[in-house]
Amino acid sequence: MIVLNDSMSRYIQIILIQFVFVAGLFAQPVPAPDENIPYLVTFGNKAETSWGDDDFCQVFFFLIPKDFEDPIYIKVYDPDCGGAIDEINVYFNTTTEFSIYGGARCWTEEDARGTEPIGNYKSGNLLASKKFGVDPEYDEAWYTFGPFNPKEGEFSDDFQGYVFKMIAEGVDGDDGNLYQYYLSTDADINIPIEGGKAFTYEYTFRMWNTPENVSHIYPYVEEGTVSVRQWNFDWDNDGGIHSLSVVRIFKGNKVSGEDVWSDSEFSIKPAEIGKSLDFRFVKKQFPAVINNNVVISVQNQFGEAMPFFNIPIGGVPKYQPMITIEEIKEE
Ligand SMILES: [Ca+2]
Ligand SMILES: [Ca+2]
Ligand SMILES: [Ca+2]
Ligand SMILES: [Ca+2]
Repeated sequence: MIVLNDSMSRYIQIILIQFVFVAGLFAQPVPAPDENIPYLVTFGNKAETSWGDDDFCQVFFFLIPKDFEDPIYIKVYDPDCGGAIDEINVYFNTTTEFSIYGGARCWTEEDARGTEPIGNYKSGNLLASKKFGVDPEYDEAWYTFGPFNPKEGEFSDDFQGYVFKMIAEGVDGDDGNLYQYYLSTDADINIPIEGGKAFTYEYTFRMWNTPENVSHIYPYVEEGTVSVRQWNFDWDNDGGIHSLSVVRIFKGNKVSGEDVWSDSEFSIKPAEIGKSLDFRFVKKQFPAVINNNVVISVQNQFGEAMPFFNIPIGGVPKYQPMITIEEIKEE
């Protein structure tokens, strides 16, 4: 039996507290634990959009706090399209290109912050790029981009940090490439960066097959936001999309069927400004919708896409006990 003296047990306590703190606040997988989304998905550009990807392109941004000066790595889990995890269409013939951009305008360029891969969305300096097809070496395994100097990103005064852009594009084929990202300080082990974040303006992802799993995204409501409009594509009528804030649960967002967009709008209350909303994707119980890929974006009253952060700004919104539940009437 090991007997700990006071200072030893205090030391172990501190280590445990630090571990919990690091694991809780700096978790940087994409999708993040709070989102409960199994995988990102990007289809080859010869696929039908009815498989659930509207544009065969996914853009994510990674934010590094300005005081962080060590090299960073952006890692992709299962970048190949074949073997396990991925969605086959007759046979695997899909090529996905992952490209990382930094430097001036990689994020501030307007086209880079839209929801369509058009215009100058590949703005900035191309830092690294790699194409993956069927590749057993990277099936259920990580590929590591980097090291990058954080200062190779674009500096943002608003975020007080450097922004990198990752574009995943299905450049050939018709299958669904499922994958995840991780922003790490180490090439081999996944070690989060204190204060690091990821965000996107249009999220294309795979839902769980199991109805009891609820997925979330957390758009941030900036000062000046009057209303938000939620867009969803190829939802396959898979249950409901509920919006939760500190003051309400808003049920009845319009949901889409096969291969179409649906959208609906609601006004923002003062208490919701400067916080994140929680959009909950609640699957229908029966029959379970399997392999459901969906696209989600949220716009403000000016039609500007709002960013979703993988770690919601201000934390996951917790509603108050006196919450009101609102239903939208069908138009
Ligand atoms: Ca195929
Ligand atoms: Ca795979
Ligand atoms: Ca994959
Ligand atoms: Ca779908």
